[in-house]
Amino acid sequence: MGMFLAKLMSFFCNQEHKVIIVGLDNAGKTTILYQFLMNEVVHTSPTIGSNVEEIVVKNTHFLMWDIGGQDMLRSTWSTYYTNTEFVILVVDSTDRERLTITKEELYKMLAHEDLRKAAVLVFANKQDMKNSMSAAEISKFLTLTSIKDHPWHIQACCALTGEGLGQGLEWMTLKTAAK
Ligand code: G3D
Ligand code: MG
Repeated sequence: MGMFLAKLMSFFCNQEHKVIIVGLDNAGKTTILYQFLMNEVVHTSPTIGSNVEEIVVKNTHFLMWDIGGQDMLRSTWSTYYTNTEFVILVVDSTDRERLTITKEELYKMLAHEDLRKAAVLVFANKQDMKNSMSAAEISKFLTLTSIKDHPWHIQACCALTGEGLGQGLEWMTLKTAAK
């Protein structure tokens, strides 16, 4: 689906909950989106610009924007924020060095006016790798408990097998019901 069409659709169908999938490059964003779509692992290529897909979970429609995470693209994230209800932040749990950058990006997003009402789901991805940090470690590093002005949730997952992704989506559907 083209970007223009997707925008048009989200404009006219207020049933759709807009979701943006963010995170540094190589975190696993595209793999997660395709897992949502077809429950199978597909070959992914670095996202250039954005992909948009509709995901339906228990009659709840999510319009998910997979936004590129490379250095140069990060400054464009804010152009996607309008009407966003959920931010899915994907973390490569093995990438200790860049967790500081992820933290900076997270708090920049939370401070953004257009994301005032957004709920945040953090996926601690790549749990299959033996050197990965646990969700608890990542939560502590990102000081998630200090976030009082946005609903948030952290979920350990493995995008390759799909493990944990369902629980993340479940939390999101519960949040839309609570709204
Ligand atoms: P991005 O869209 O955030 O940039 P991708 O990330 O979805 O393109 O994934 C980047 C690489 O990480 C891919 O490997 C992908 O297969 C791998 N990956 C994603 N999720 C997991 C996971 O849970 N576990 C492991 N072990 N690998 C994962 P390639 O080799 O294709 O670059
Ligand atoms: Mg990608």
